[in-house]
Amino acid sequence: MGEKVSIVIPAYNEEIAIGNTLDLINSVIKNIEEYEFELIVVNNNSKDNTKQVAEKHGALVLDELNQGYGNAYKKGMGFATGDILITGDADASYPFEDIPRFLRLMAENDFDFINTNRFANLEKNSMPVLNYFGNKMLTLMANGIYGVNIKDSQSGMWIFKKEILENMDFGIMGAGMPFSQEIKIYSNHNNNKFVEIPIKYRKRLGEKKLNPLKDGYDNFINLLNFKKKLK
Ligand SMILES: Nc1nc2c(ncn2[C@@H]2O[C@H](COP(=O)(O)OP(=O)(O)OP(=O)(O)O)[C@@H](O)[C@H]2O)c(=O)[nH]1
Ligand SMILES: [Mg+2]
Repeated sequence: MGEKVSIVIPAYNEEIAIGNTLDLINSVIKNIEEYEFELIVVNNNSKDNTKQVAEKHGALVLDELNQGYGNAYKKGMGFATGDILITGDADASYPFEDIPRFLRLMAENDFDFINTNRFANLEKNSMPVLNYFGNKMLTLMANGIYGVNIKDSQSGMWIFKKEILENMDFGIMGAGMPFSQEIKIYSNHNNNKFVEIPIKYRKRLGEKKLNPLKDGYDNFINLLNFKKKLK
């Protein structure tokens, strides 16, 4: 058995989708012998049966009581014991079937951080028009403000070495959705070996949680403020 991989998934009221998401992951990792896996779901005050469904599907479920996508990730990443972390939503939208490809890329190239680009292959209706333009705008602004070259700053699927977290200060990172752009900006800022690869993005199962206007605005303000906090 070689390196250990932690798969970390934030979940808020995802009882409809979490079982499907974990089924896909389990069906893929059971055929990978070279790595040891740890499957972590961070339950964020779900009012439905997200926790029970996740446990039934073999995940270790952590509870994060502070609401928010960023808070959920901080908890999960702090707990994860893998050498490599893989993330994604609990809504069956991200292609966890690509885990073997991700691990091969990490092993062959010694990347520190792989971001995934959903725009490369969007399934029909997977990203509403407003979200599409918001995601494009936020990505362009991140590139302009931080001098980076990212294609999808809002993608929620990342593959990275756990050790890069040592040089990130969770204290300056957001409690909510902006965590997604921050971790990519931070990784570039720290001169990590950063790449982006195309993925297929599916229409989510279950109810939408994202509020494109509010979350878009929060992300925009965060882009302006995060720069002052970065050392
Ligand atoms: N919105 C939201 N999501 C959370 C929270 N905590 C954890 N999550 C999870 O974070 C992931 C991302 O949220 P999503 O609602 O899928 O956001 P999105 O992918 O940008 O948008 P859609 O999938 O199109 O609705 C999901 O797995 C959520 O269940 C929270 O407090 N708010
Ligand atoms: Mg989602």
